[in-house]
Amino acid sequence: MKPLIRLFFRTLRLVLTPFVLLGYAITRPRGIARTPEAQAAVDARTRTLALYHFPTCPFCLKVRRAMRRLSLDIELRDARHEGPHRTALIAGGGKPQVPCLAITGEDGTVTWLYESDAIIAWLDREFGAA
Ligand SMILES: N[C@@H](CCC(=O)N[C@@H](CS)C(=O)NCC(=O)O)C(=O)O
Repeated sequence: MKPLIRLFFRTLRLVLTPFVLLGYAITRPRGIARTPEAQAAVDARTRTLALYHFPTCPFCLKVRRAMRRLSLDIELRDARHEGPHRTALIAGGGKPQVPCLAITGEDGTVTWLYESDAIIAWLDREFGAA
């Protein structure tokens, strides 16, 4: 991409960011309520998860909204810039696309789940109301 076009999109993103985040804050769903014991059990399971994301990516917002709806405390890893999170995402998942849910199994192997709809379906299956 030409530098001028890149600068244009970067500026546009900077201008839009507060509005996107404000929209998310205003419209975010209320989380489901669990007993303290049930929430503690869910929290223990979500400790094995991490969401690679960009703060204002609409697909990431969709996943973060689902996390909120399901009252899931999942570690967020910002993969926008060069750094350890972006490096880990590319090395593990194979591409810098977000959102990507890293799921660490009991044996330590990590499954890299891409695509917002697939991530939300997985979260609903694992943590949705029975
Ligand atoms: N179909 C994907 C689209 C994800 C997507 O386009 N993400 C963008 C950010 S909004 C991205 O990761 N772009 C960087 C890249 O693909 O290298 C989904 O629903 O998750």
